[in-house]
Order: sequence, then structure tokens, then C-alpha cells
Amino acid sequence: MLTRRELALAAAAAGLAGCAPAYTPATFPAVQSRQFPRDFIWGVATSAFQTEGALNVDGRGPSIWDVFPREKIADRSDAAVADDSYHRYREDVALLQGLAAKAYRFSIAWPRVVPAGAGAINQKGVDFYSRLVDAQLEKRITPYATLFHWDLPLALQQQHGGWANRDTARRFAEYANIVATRLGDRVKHFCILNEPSVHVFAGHVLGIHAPGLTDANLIGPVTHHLNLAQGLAIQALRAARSDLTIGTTLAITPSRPAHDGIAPLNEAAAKGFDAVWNGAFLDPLLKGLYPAQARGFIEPQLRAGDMEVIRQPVDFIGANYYAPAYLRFDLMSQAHIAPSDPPPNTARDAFNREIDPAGMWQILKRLREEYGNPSVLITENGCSDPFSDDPAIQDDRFRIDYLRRHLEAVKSAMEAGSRVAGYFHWTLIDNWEWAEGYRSKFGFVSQDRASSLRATKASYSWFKALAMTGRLNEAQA
Ligand code: GCO
Repeated sequence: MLTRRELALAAAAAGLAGCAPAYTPATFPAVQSRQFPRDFIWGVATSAFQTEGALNVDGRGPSIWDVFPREKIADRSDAAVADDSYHRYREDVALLQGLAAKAYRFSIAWPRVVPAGAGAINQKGVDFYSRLVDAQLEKRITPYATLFHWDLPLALQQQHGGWANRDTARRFAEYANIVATRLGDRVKHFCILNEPSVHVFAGHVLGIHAPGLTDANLIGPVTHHLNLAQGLAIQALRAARSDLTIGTTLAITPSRPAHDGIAPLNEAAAKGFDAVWNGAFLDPLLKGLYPAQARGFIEPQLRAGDMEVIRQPVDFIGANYYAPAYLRFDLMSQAHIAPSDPPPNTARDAFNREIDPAGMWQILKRLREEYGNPSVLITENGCSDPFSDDPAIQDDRFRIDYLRRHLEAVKSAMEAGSRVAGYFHWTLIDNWEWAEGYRSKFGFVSQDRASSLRATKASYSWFKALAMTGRLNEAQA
């Protein structure tokens, strides 16, 4: 990922520079006002595979996640039931209403709508999303539909190589057209992809997510075909209807050099990671080109006209923010980049993610300064409960504190000129957290898995007051 020249430069600099400077935590200016605009969108985000269950019901086809080995999931669980939202979606919508949510970001499972990924449409799958959308509209909740939240139809993976195959992009556009023509009369807001960089790396390089591959050579093709799919899908949606608001959701992650080791080399590693993780999706969409450091492995995939397809005008950028990444120079790894730990003594959530609201501020600053200040929706942000069945967790003050601090960062960035139109909390109900299974709990609402009883946590009432007034309260001493 780093060029030889950059490595040589970094190494030379290292000889001069010596060890890393002392660590200074990032900060951001205090907010001037705690009042968000009246039209700010307060919402909640979920995804199909993590919540719906009903994997073999009403003609849904299998996805790559259906066959992902349970041995690779922390609690050996599967998502066969999850939140049972396929059957309980009315309860979900009632919870959204009780939360005073204005919007709901959910995802549509491609294999529920087109079971084999291409070809026959499953009307019962379309009908489910139709009911889900109608239920939201009845309660004046605006649906935000994500088209791809990692649940690729298994047939596309097994028979065609999934996202490594350019044809998958075309099939995705066909599916997007099906969604637009069936649901676009009522769904006006779309997120095309969810966190494609996570899907590339966790799914194709690290093997910890479906499709469970461990091949760094896939970074180029999978990245490019996801970008291409997104461009083609935006074109398909716009061709089907002219009244849609369209964006995409990226895991925009501040990439920081590890605090220990040789600073200039770590800085080069952080830059390299940033190029393939953030830049490889932001740049082609918003600038019409890949970052220099990503070009080497993208270029073999490029065909004439691709960059024009990818650079589609979007109405918003969806930004998911949880934590920064730390990178260090690693001579042994292929790209000389290895993940590192946050500096010592940084606060972490139960998921072991660093809690750093300044990272939220930084990504908004970056979008403002480097990418032409697009309209932004925070499409995910949230933290996990401790891994415990202790009922006291219902009193989740740590979540309230987390949200308050991240929303201060959002508001501070808005006061500096960022165009943030809304904030979607991850998530509504504790759900199936991919490789973590059911251990991680990010919800405003808990669910007892044996009885399916749902109960709101303290953060639910806190967020409700916020959504109703738009006023962010101060921390109690
Ligand atoms: C992601 C996904 C969500 C996760 C959430 C909590 O960002 O990984 O969009 O599916 O559940 O982020 O980890």
C-alpha cells in the first residue's frame, strides 16, 4: 500500500526524527449552543441480517452470512432469530414512535427480494418491505433504506465469485431498479452501501466476516466493483424515479499513527491505511479519482468510463463513526502496515473500542475541508453494553454520556460550518452483532432472548427528550 519512495522517505526521516512524540489527545471547540436545528433528523439505524431472523421464510434465498461458520462467531450463535423483526416489525415501529424518531434507517435484504441475486423476484419479500414501510409512514417516520448491508445472495458468491466479479455490480443495479419500482413510491431516501471498506477487509482479507476469505489480492477488485455497483445503482434509482434523495454510508475512520515506535514510519502506515479504507471510497465518489496509494491495485480493474459511472452526484454522505484506527509500520506484513492499539489509558467501551468524540469532529472537519462540505448524515454511532446479563445495564448512563459527548462533537462541527442534517443512533434493539454474536448490545432497547421480552433502557427516554426538543442536555454532576 505504500510506495517504495514513501517508505524510503519515511525511513530516512526516521533516522533523523527518532522516537514518537508524546501523545496528546485530540480535542474540539466547546459548543456555543446546545440547541440543534428544528429540522434536524433524529433517527435510529438497523440492518436486515442483524434483526430480521426468518431466514428461510417466505422464499428468502440464502445469503453469504447464512453459511458463515458458527465457530467464527464469539458466542457460536447464528442470526436465525435475531430480533425476529420479520414478524415483530410492528413492535419495532411502535418502539420508534415511542422514541419520537423522525426517521428509520433499515436495510433491505437483497436475497429476500431476489433470492438468487439475479432473475426471479420474490414477491413475498417485496411485500414484507412494503408492510414495513407502510407501518413507518403511518407513524410519520421517514424510511431510509440501505440497499446493501453485507448480506450478498449466496448464489452470487458461490457461482460468480461475489464482489470479485464485475458482473455483481450490474446485478446489484438490477436489484436497485426492482426496489425503486416496487417501493420508490413511498421510500424516498436511500443509502446505497453500508461500510464497504469493512466488507472488503473483514470479509475478504481478514476472513472474520462473510464471505470469510483471506486474500489481499481481492482488495482491488472488491473495492472497485463495490464502487461501480454504487454508481450503477444510483443511476438505476434516478432512472426509475426523479424524486429520490440518495446517499451512501461509509465507515469514515480517523487513521492515526501508533503512539509508540518510529513516528514517521507509523505516519506513513496511517496514510496508507487511510487511502485504502477511507480514500478508496470517498475520493472516486466525490473527486472522481482513486487516491494515489490505492491506484496500484485498482488500476488493473479499471475500464473506460468506470470513473464517470462511479462519480455520481449524491444528496448526502452517510458517515458511520465509532472509533479511530491506529496503525504502525510493520516490516513483516505485505503492505508494511499493521493495526495497533489506542494510546494507553484511553477510555474504551465494552466492545473494546476507544471512546473518542474528537474523532467524530475530525471526520466532519475533513468532509468539510477536503471534500467540498457535502450534506452529511451520521448514519451510525453508538456503543456496546458490558457483556453481562446484569439487569442493572438497563440503566445505561454510559450510553447517555457517550451519545451526549459525540453529539457535542457533531454540534461543534456544525458551528464550524459542517452541513450535518441528521443523526441515526446504532441501534434500536440489541441485535446480532456479526462476529460478536449476541454478546454485544448496542440498543436503546434490550431483548430477553428466551422470552423475547423487550424493555427500554434509560438511554431510550433520554434520546426521546432529545428528539422531541432538539436540545442536548448537560451532563449531571
Ligand atoms: C457496522 C455495521 C453495523 C454494526 C455496528 C456496531 O458498522 O459494523 O454497520 O452493522 O452492527 O457498527 O458494530
